[in-house]
Amino acid sequence: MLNEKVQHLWNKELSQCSYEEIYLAIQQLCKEKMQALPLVQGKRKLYYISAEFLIGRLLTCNLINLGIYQQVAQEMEQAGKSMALLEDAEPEPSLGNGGLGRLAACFLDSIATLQLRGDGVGLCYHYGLFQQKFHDNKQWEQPNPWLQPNSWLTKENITFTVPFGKFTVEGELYSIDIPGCDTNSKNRLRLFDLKSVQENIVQDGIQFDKEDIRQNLTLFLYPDDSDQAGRLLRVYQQYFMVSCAAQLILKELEEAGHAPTELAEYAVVQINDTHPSMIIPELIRLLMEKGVGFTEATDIVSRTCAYTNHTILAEALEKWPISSLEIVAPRIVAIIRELDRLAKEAYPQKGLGIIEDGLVHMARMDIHYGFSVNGVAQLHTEILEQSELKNFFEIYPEKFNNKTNGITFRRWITACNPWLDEFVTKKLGQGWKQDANLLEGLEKFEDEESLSRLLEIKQTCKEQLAEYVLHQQGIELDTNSIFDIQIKRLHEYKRQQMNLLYIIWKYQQIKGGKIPPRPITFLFGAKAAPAYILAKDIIHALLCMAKVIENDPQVSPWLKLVFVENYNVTKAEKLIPAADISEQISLASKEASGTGNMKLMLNGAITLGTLDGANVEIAQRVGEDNIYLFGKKSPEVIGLYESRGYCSREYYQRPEIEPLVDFLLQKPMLAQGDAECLGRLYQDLTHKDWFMTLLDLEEYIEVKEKAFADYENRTEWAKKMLHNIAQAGFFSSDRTIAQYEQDIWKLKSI
Ligand code: 26Q
Repeated sequence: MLNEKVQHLWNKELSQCSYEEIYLAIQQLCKEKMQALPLVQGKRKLYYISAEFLIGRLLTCNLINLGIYQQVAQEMEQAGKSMALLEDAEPEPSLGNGGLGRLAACFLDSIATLQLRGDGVGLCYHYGLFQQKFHDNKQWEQPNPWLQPNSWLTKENITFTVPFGKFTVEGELYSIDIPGCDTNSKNRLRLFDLKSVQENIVQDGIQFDKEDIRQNLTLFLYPDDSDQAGRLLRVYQQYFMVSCAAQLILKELEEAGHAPTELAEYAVVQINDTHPSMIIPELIRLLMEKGVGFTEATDIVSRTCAYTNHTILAEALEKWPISSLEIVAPRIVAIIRELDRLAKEAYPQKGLGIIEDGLVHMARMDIHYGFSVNGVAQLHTEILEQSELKNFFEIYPEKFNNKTNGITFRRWITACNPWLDEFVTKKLGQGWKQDANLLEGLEKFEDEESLSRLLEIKQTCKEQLAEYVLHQQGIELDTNSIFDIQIKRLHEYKRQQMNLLYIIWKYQQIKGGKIPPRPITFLFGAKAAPAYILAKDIIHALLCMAKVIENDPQVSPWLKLVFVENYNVTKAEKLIPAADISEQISLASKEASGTGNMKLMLNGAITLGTLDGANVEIAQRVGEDNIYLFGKKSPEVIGLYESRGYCSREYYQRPEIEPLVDFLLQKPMLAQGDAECLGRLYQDLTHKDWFMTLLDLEEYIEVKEKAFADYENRTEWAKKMLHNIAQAGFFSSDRTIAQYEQDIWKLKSI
């Protein structure tokens, strides 16, 4: 198959081709196969609208889903070519930033595999999220030109006009085919691009004229919103996205022969966080243009739209000044005002209106005018119901529901950890690939041979990662050391700084002569938002600490801190299989769910975490012997915020904590770093510490020490790994999507 393809394309033998040539040949092969697949059919269609789709490289997963991976791998082997080098020829699409975007990508895979009729809809950012470079122990941002002439995108012949206040622009539609796994059918990811976009207006890193909307609109994901022009650009992006999406939905409805008034019977719109919320007034506006009255249009749209909340942080719930909307999208302002008036008429209590103090509260619009509101883990949904959105839960209890997140096992075990996939399949047969709950069948394989094979697989993955890190960053990893991994966006609430304080503690212990039984490698991967100063300070402190350790011959044989540059899906696929310990240490109540925690568990890492997000459900499943829990629980934390009872200074003054925080400003650190950045972090920890790092620090150190000690009993540790893998089935996104279908979308049952 592949041999013929390259012969035809490049007129030479596979063995003579470069990896770029082979990659292009396989991409074409897949694209042809996918083009030939029929679309999933069904009466009702889902539109999953999202500002992010963090899809990762597509080659391996497409080959798997199309059922031709083995055949291609065999041909490659016969030609003496490596699959790993082939994969590296693909640039990673840069269409997302973190959990919410990666979740959307896992969902697309599961929706197609469960043969539900549903497309993703979003934007085609030319440079997407910035590329991260380290220099002077700091993060620098570069554009990420991932879009190449040959890509997975197919240009459609569909254009929509988007009317802004003072001018209009054209949106052009591109599609990426999403094949189901062994289904012989596909859905699509629909991405809109700005016709008049100009890549060449970007200079000097990621700087560009933020006011030149006609040329900049689809250049970057989340342009820096620390100033007014940046914020306005975000509103432009969002309205552009939803207007194109709404026009597409109504066009498809009409082409299927249905009336605009039948929208809710034939379409369902899932709003992924508040970024696409303006689709509600936009759909109402377009229905009214087609002659539907306001009241009926509002009723139809309310039966079509459902909202997913991904955050408890108040600052992340979007609120836009109505004055900004008047500039960007004046045609929906009157509609929003009327929706607000009706909401206030029905529910005059304070805090329920859509417009308050001149700000449009997007989440409130979603709740009043959508039929479903869901959180993304049990605890998260409970907190929404009981505190954050309590007033709304009281008036609309029937709208609230939980959908605990999940991950696609096709990418997060089959593609990224073939050794573990093979191990599981040998024990259980192929069935677990259809029904992930069957993984529980692994529980009984506690025999010596199975356990030692599990340890061997972990070792293989660690060696593979070591090779990669050496090649990428020139850093050597000791594969005999414990790999302790924290990979996620950089945010204070995720508390990478607490991990840093542990490392400082360990460093001081070793300096004091307390040598650990085995070396430890701490791996981090994280990008900080370009305008998030404290997050960048934390990166800086970690990079400085890495150097401090490296330069200290007394400590460096025992500790290593590696910050993987430009963390992305590709790097996650290498890091996750190699992890021994999964750091999930957010301040309880702040992490909506987390999904990295699930990927790491599935790959046999043991969680060290707080009872936050989906960690709670992980703990319920694996039991206390197979997870390391610490820290204050969410009711206590919520209580501390309410009573303003947390004072970081009191914790700082404890003799166990003071030397750790003080170390930030001592000679070894200052010799590596920037006193201003380190000083700012020190000041924050000692005077503010909004996410209560010091509150949980001592217990964190204690429990982490216990985990490292337990690691030395290799058989017992392997059992913990086995139980984690066996209990991971619940976190398959196939389960999550089946629940969305059953409770919200009802694509098949209507
Ligand atoms: C908002 C306003 C202005 C600028 C940016 C934003 C913004 C951008 C991105 C707000 C939020 C996001 C992304 C949020 C996100 O990724 N949330 C994560 O979603 C995951 C999937 O549900 C959860 O597992 C994580 O717990 C949650 O943090």
